Amino acid sequence: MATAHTNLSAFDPNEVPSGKGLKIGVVVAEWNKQITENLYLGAEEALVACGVEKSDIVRTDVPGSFELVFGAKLALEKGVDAVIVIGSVIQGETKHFDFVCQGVTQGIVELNLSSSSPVIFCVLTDNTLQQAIDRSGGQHGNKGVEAAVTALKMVALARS
Ligand code: DLZ
Repeated sequence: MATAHTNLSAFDPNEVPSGKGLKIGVVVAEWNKQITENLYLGAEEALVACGVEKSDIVRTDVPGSFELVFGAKLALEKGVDAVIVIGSVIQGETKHFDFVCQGVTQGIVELNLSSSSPVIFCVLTDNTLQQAIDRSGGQHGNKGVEAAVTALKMVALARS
């Protein structure tokens, strides 16, 4: 893709809609934990930099990326302003990768169509562990940061 050699994670908090007073749900998959934890830390840091109180970041852990949809549904039912789902699916020897990616993607699409609060997709779908490392605080930035910025932009859009 066009982003292959680009770090898209740099942002200026002054140019992002304020997160002051917002409650943000973050659902984190435990599979490939070293990756998803770094994505979470990136998202948390960016949300706080944009004015979200740490105590208003409501984290839920789920076993794998396939469970992110159900976790997001529960977070929406609790009445958050936006949800970020964080996962890392890495290609293995079987077709499991395809089914997990398809299931979580379609599930998040459906939640977005039925909810008035946005659900932001922060699921890495990589061929190798190195690609995931590069995108979770490595040479291509941290997609958790980008998801946090996206969440605040989508909340502002929903309120405009
Ligand atoms: C089973 C499985 C496999 C093989 N790989 C991953 C992965 O790379 N990333 C991930 O988040 N989850 C994986 N899972 C677990 C599934 O997402 C799910 O938790 C199980 O199929 C149980 O529903």
